[in-house]
Amino acid sequence: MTLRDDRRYMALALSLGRRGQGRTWPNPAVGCVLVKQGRIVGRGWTQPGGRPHAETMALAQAGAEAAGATAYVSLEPCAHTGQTPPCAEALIRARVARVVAALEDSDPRVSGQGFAMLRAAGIVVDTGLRAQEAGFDHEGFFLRTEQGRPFVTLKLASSFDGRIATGSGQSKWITGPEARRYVHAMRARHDAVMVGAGTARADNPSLTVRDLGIDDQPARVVVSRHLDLPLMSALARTARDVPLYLCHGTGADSDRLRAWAEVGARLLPCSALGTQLDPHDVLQQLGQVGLTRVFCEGGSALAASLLAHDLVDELVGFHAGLAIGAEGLPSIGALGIGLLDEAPRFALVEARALGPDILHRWRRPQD
Ligand code: AOF
Ligand code: ZN
Repeated sequence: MTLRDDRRYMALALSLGRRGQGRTWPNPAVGCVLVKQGRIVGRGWTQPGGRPHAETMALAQAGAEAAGATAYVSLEPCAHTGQTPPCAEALIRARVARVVAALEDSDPRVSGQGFAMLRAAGIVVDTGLRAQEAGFDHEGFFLRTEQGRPFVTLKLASSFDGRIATGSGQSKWITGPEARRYVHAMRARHDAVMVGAGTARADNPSLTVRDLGIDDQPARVVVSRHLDLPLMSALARTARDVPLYLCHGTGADSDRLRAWAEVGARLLPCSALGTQLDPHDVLQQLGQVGLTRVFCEGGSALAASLLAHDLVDELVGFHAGLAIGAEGLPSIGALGIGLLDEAPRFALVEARALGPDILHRWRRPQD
C-alpha cells in the first residue's frame, strides 16, 4: 500500500465519520474503512447516539474478509469496555494486519492504550495521517474532553452592511433560499442549535432542521438569564419532541422555571457575569449534558458575549447584496474594543457564492 493509497482511504474514513456529526454526542463521529488487497471490504461510522462504534460496523460488514486487512480509522480505536467490548480488541480478534489512525483519542480511558493493545498483539499501527483534518472533525469532542466545553460555530446572516434586521425589526428574509437551506444542513451537523432570548422572542423560531429528511434533530438551546420567554411559542410546543435546554440565571422566577419544566424543557442554571450569564459557564453546562458541537445563530448580544470571551471557534457568515443602514440592528453587539489589536481575528477557510448571497467561513487561528 502506498502513501497515496493510505491518504485516499483515510479521506474516505473521514468523510464516512462526518456522516455521524451532530448525532453521536457525547461520542465522537468516527469513520472506518477496511481494505484488503486494494478492495474495500468494510465501511462503518459511529451510529446515532454514539454506538455501535465505527469499527464494529465496518468489521460486521467485512466478516471473515477482515483477516489480513488494513483498517483506516479517523480516531484511535477504543481500549475500554463500555456497553460494548473495546474496538482494539475486536480488530485483534478479526485478525486485522494493520491499523492506520489519524489521531490519538483524548478520552483518558483510551489515550494511547488502544494503540498499545494493537501493537502488543503484533498489529502494525501507523498514526498521524490527515491529522489536521481529523482534528477539525473531532474538535468538539476534544474540546469537551479537554476543556469541558463544546465547539462553537457562530452563524450570522446579514445585509452587506452587517445588519440582521431593519430599525423596525423586520428580518425576513435578508438572505435567499439557498443560504437558508445551507443553514439547515449546517444545523444537522451540530449537536445543538443555540440562540439568545431576544432572538427567541422576536422570531418565534423552532430551531429544527426542515426539508432535509433528517430523523435525528439537533437539540435546541436558549440562553435567557431571566427566562422571559413566551410559553405560547414553537419552542415550548415542541419541547417534548426535540430536546430544549434553557440556560438561565439562578435568580430566574420560580413560576417561569416550573412552567418551562412542565412543558418538557431541560433547565440549566448558570452563573452570571455582570448583567449577563457567564458564557464560559453556559458552555460548561452544555458540555456537562454531553454536547460537543453547538451552532449559535445569534442574536447580537449572545454573539458579542461569546466573541468577547474568545469562545467562538468558527464563524459562518451569509451576506446578502442589501444595504440596510445605520438604523438597522447590527449582527454583533458592543464588544468594547478600542484598538484593532483587541478585536478577535479569524482566518478565512472558505468563500463562495450561494445563490444571490456570499458564504464565508472563518476559523479561530491555531495557537
Ligand atoms: C471508537 N470508535 O466509533 C467511537 C469511539 O461510551 P462508549 O463505550 O461508547 O465509549 C465512548 C468513547 O469511545 C468516547 O469517549 C471515545 O473515546 C470513543 N469513541 N471510539 O473506537 C468510535 N465513537
Ligand atoms: Zn470503540
